[in-house]
Amino acid sequence: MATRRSFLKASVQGSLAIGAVSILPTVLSSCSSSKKTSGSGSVFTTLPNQTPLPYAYNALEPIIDAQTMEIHYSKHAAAYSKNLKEAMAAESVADGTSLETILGKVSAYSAKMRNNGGGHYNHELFWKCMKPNGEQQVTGKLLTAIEASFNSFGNFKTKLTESAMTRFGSGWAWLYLDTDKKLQIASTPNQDNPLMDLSPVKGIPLLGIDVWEHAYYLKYQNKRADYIDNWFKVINWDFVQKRYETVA
Ligand code: MN3
Repeated sequence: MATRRSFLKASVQGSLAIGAVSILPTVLSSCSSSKKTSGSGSVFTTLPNQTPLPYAYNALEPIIDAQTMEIHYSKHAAAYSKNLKEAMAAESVADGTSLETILGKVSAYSAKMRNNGGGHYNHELFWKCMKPNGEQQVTGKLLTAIEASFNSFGNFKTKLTESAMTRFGSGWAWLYLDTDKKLQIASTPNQDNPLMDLSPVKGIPLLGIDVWEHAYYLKYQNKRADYIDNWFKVINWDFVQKRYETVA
């Protein structure tokens, strides 16, 4: 068991490191979080440019209003991408280096790299974790794993909600796969995430909720609990499931 665990640990670390493989930015510029398969497993590749929002600004209404989506994507998230590219240029990070690679050793870079690299990565994932057209149920291997880790889907929802509610100030709550390939829930402050070497919680984020006020304040004001409860109705479980099956 110890051997298997060490092997898994090594292959997760290996997979993250393999994100360093340089890929022409033009090839993947429209394909963030695409899957790359290697001998030791599969990784995701997120690049510094914003990918197009996978739906219209108003597509998630009434749960997330169009104005919030437009400001969030075209102002907040766009600024993270722009500032990340500035930091990469200033700190001589090679073109084509993935965010997964940068975040895995983010302690070696500036606060600007940490805040904007995390900010860009988290939002690229966040848009894909949501979908319009009605509430979807989680099924298949991911549901089995959620039930094994948290007893029931209801209990998972309660724990993720608690994690998002108790994050003081700005941050994110995550469902992530830890380095022992176990599902875990945790929150991180600001734009940190479990890929970061300096994060106390480490692993591969599968699903994340943005609890910065800019994500919900126009519609929900101080009612973070209502935003979180409604957000569960727009989760793109097909996407999260595929992500889980790629790395589990
Ligand atoms: Mn945000």
